[in-house]
Amino acid sequence: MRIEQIEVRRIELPFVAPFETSGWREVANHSLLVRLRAEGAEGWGEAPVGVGPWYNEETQATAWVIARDHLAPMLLDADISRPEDVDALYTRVRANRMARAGFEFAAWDLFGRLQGQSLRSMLGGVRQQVDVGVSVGVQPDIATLLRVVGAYVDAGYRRVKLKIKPGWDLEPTHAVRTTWPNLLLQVDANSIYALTDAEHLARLDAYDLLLIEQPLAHDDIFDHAKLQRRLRTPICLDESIVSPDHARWALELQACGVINIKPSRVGGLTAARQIHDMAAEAGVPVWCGGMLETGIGRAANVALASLPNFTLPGDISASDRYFRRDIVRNPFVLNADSTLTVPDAPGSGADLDLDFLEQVTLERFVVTR
Ligand code: OSB
Ligand code: MG
Repeated sequence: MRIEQIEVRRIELPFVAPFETSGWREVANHSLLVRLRAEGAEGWGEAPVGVGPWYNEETQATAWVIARDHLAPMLLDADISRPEDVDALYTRVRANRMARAGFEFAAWDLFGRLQGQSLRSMLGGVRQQVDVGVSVGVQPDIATLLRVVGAYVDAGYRRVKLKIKPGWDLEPTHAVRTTWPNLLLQVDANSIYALTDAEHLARLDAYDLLLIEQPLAHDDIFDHAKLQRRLRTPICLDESIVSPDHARWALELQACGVINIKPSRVGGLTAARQIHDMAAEAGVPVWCGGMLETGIGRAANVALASLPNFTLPGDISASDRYFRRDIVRNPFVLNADSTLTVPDAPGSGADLDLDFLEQVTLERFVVTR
C-alpha cells in the first residue's frame, strides 16, 4: 500500500490542572498529531512530546522537524503492507522515538480501519476492560495532596502513583499510606536520585508500594541493578527502556522487577509489544505508562494494555482527569471498577472532533504523493 497524503499538526490542549514532576511542569498537551490517508481511509497517531526536553530528548519543535524533513518523506516513498513495516522503515532513524511512534500509531489505525479490525484484536489483546490508576503530580503541601488524592479515590481510582523528589518523598508517601491503608500505591522519581541515595530510598520499603519508578538517571540500567539489590520494593524502569534491546539488558541485569511500557517512548506499538513479550517470558510484569495523551494516544495505550502480561494498573486515566474537552467525541470514562473499556470499533476507535481539533491546532503541514 502507498500512503497518499500525510498531514502533521502541532496542537496545544490545556490541562485541567498543571502537572508537576521532580524536574518539570506541564500545563498543556503539546503533541504532534499525524494523519495518514490511503485507499479512502485515514488513520491518526499522536506523538506526545513534552514542552521541553525534560522527560526525553524530544520536544514539539524537534519532532516537527524530524517529521517534516525525514519521517513524512520516507513514508511517502515506501510501500507498506502492514503497520510493522513503518517500524522497520524507521529503524534507520536514530532516537526521536516519539515522532516515529506518531506515524506508526497512525499506520495501525489506518490498517485497522481499512480491514475493519480493532487495534486490540490486531495486537492480540485478551481483555475488554483494563485496570487503570492515576498519576498525581508534586503538590504544594500535604493537605493539598490528601485533598487531590481523596478526590481521585472518590472518583473510583483504586491505584495512585505519587510523583516524588528529594524533600517530597517519605512524608507524602507516609501521609497517603496512613490515610488509605489498602490503596494500591506506587511512586515515580523521574530520574532525580543517585545511587548514593540508596539508604534513603530503602526507607520507602516501609509503605507497601507496588513499585518505585525510575529513581536513577534517565539513561541508566547498570546502577538500577545495584540499587535493586538494596531495596525490597521492586524498581520499575520507565525512561531507561527505550527499545526492546534496552528491555533485554535490564532483564538480564535484573535492574528492575517491573517495566513501564509507553509505546510512544519506544517508537510505537511494534516495539511495545516486543517488550511485553520479552518481559512475559522473563516472568516480569508490565503496565502501560502515559504521557498525558489526548484521546488519540490514549486509545493506543488502552488497546496495548489489553495484552496478557499487563497485569498492573496503567497510568491511563479517564479523559476528564486531563482535559475539560478532549479532541475526540468518545472520551474515555472511568468504570466503577477502576477500569477503562477497550474500544471495539475498527482501528483505535477514536472518533475525532475535527471542529474542536481545528481550534487547538497551532500549525500544520501536508504532503501528497
Ligand atoms: O514519568 O510516567 C511519567 C507524564 C508525563 C511524562 C512522564 C510521566 C508522566 C506521568 C503521567 O506520570 C501519566 C499519565 O497520566 O499520562
Ligand atoms: Mg515515569
